[in-house]
Amino acid sequence: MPTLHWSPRSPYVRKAMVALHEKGLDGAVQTVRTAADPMVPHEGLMEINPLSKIPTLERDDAEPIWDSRVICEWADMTGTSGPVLFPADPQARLIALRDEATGSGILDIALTLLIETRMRPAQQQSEQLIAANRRKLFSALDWLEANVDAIAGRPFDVGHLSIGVALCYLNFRFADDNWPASRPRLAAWHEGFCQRPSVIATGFRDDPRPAA
Ligand SMILES: N[C@@H](CCC(=O)N[C@@H](CS)C(=O)NCC(=O)O)C(=O)O
Repeated sequence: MPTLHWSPRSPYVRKAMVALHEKGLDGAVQTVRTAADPMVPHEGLMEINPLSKIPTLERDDAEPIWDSRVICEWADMTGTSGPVLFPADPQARLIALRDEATGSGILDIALTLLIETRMRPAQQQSEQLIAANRRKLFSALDWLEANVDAIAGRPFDVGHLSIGVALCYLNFRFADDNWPASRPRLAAWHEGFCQRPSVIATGFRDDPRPAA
């Protein structure tokens, strides 16, 4: 059975998990709790994925794969039920990939902020880096608010999955910013996203960290 290097804290892992659930593969992949710390390379994980990142998927009969988008695509090509996450039509595929990148980009910004503000000592933090990333985060959220009707108007794909998980992560780690307060249409769309069984089944939680 394929093995997913997993953590309930990781938004990129959650993207992969939501894809597995959407495609009916959640029972077909086992998870192993892996602590990937940006400050401490994981020697065991690097023997599989040289980047020391999760999600990483070990397969029985093929090479390992990593990166949430890649694992979402694996789920899409492996599962025989659920929505088509990566549309075949070239134009639809481009827009799905763009929105997948938008959600991933929001996560990259959020993780940068998390590392800078909560993992690094105060005297090493860069006010400029923090301000620039907060500006980009709010710019992306405002773009989503302006474009949510078009995004919501097409069938569910990997773009929705990525944006939806990114917004869940902001609720989990940056609740004080209260992004929904000034973005009502995006918030309404996200409420619907949160009701998907795949999203309900894969919630974030701060479990005890295992030894690396
Ligand atoms: N682009 C990657 C990002 C994965 C990523 O950064 N995962 C984090 C966990 S949330 C990680 O493994 N961090 C460890 C590190 O950066 O060394 C993806 O989409 O899977």
